[in-house]
This record gives sequence, C-alpha cells and structure tokens, in this order.
Amino acid sequence: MNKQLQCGRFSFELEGPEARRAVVMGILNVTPDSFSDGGRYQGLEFAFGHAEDMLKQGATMIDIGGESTRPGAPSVPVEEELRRVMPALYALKTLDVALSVDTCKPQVMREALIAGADMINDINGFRAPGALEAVLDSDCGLCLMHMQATPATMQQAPQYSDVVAEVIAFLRTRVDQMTAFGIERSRICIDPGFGFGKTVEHNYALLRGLQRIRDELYLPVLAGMSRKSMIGAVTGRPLEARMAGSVGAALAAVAQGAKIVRVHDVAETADALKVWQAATDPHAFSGATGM
Ligand code: 7PJ
Repeated sequence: MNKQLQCGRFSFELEGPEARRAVVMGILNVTPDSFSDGGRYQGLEFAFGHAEDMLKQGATMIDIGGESTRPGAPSVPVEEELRRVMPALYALKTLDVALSVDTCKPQVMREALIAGADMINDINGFRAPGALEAVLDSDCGLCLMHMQATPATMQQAPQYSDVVAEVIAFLRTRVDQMTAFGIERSRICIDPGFGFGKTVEHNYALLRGLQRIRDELYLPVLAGMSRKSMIGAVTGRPLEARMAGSVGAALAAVAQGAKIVRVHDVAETADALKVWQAATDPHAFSGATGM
C-alpha cells in the first residue's frame, strides 16, 4: 500500500501507528430538500453551521453533495449543481477539514478543484467523458466507487454471480485505467458502493469482504452505509431511526480494514470508533488515566 492517501491540502497515513485511526467523513447535503426552507442564503448558513458541528464532533473530512443519488432520483443540471455546491465549498474553505465534493460531472469537478476541493468523490467511478481529464492535473484525492447500472435503474434487479469478485474486478480495471491515464495511485481510494445496484444480501457480502477488497487492490477503502436500506433491513427501522445500526456498520467496516467511513452521525460514530480503537490498539490511548 502507498504510505499515504494524498488528498489536496491533506494526507492520511496508511502505514505505521497512525494508519489504524479511521477517518470520519461527515455528509453535507446541499440539495434544496435538505434545508428547512427554500432560501439559498439560509441554506448556506445552515450548511456552514452543520459543517462546523461535524468538525467539532470529530469529522476530518466533509463530503459536499449537490445531487441527490437516491434510487430513481432525477439528475440535476450542471448549472444548478454548481449553484448548490460552490458557495458551500468556498464558505467551508476557512475550516480546518478536508473538503470532498460528491459529483459525477467533469465541469463540477473542474470548478471544485479551482476552488480548492481536497477530494472528488464520484459514485460513477470517473466514467463520464472528461472526468479523468478534469482531475488529472491536481493532487486531490479520488474516491472510486462501484455502481451497477445508474441511479435511475440500479435497484431494479441487481445481479451478480460473485458480488465481491465482480466489484474487485471492476475497481481493478478502473484503477488500471486511471493510472495508465497518468493519475497517481496515492490519490485513489476505493469504495464498493453500498446500495448502488445491490440487494441487502449483496451489501452484507461486500461488508464481510471489505478486507479482501482492500488486500487484493492494496488501496485504502471508503465505506458508506449510513442510514441506508441495508441498515433498515436488519433493524426494521425507518430512515430517521437508523443511527445505532449505522454506527454498528461503521465499526464493522473499520474492523474489516476500512480507512474512511462516510456518515451522517459524526459525533456518535467518532465516539464509537474511539472506544473501539482503545479496545483494540494498546497504543491508541496511552496517555489516559481514570474514568
Ligand atoms: C455514497 C456516496 C457511498 C461514496 C452516496 C446516501 C447516498 N459516495 N454518495 N460512497 N453514497 N463514495 O448517502 O445514502 O456509499 S449518496
């Protein structure tokens, strides 16, 4: 594995004692339906406050998303996505946190990198024409995610004969194409894409297989399961009551070697990970005394 994951202004250790510390990526949606009212300025204030809270709670990355990728969601025109993402990105640049932009659009990638984004997170795996060109001349991190089909159709009838092997094969092909294009391997992290063209069984097979995915591709893994239907399926809980289940999933992912967990509930996940790390790594908590 490379020694570090390079993410713009930041780099994350992948070897040595620091490597065991997982990175909490807090989710910041800047879609209109994620604000309590319609105004753009109030939306921006809300987003900034939410980002500040997540930073205090232990997030070391924030993932800004302006396009809803719920199954069946309509795609957002590029101008509208820029109007949502760019003000938040500029506002958040004053915070000491790595800024990721969740987008599939090369034009949004380019603008985001000009504004100083530290990572581009593309659920489409940089497959859009011009996506690789958009990120080539940069040192931003790149999250390469697996998705079967498209957000509009992915949950219709996901099928695999061996989901872990097929996800590994897809990611390997894309990593090879990206490095052949001239992109440094040290910028890439991989993500099996929980919920993107997968049944509940596929999702749990991937969770159990995370270590294998990491070891076969020798790249850091990002896992995003927060509040997804795979959590609802085993807890029987609706979206708004999936926090504890999501924390359990984040711990399971880190136990399987995931480096980054993408979550809504930053405080709870960060606390759970701290206790987990103190319980599993004798060096994680050497200075502490008392209760
Ligand atoms: C993911 C994502 C994920 C990465 C979303 C949701 C859907 N990016 N963007 N991995 N999910 N890298 O959060 O429910 O799993 S949007």
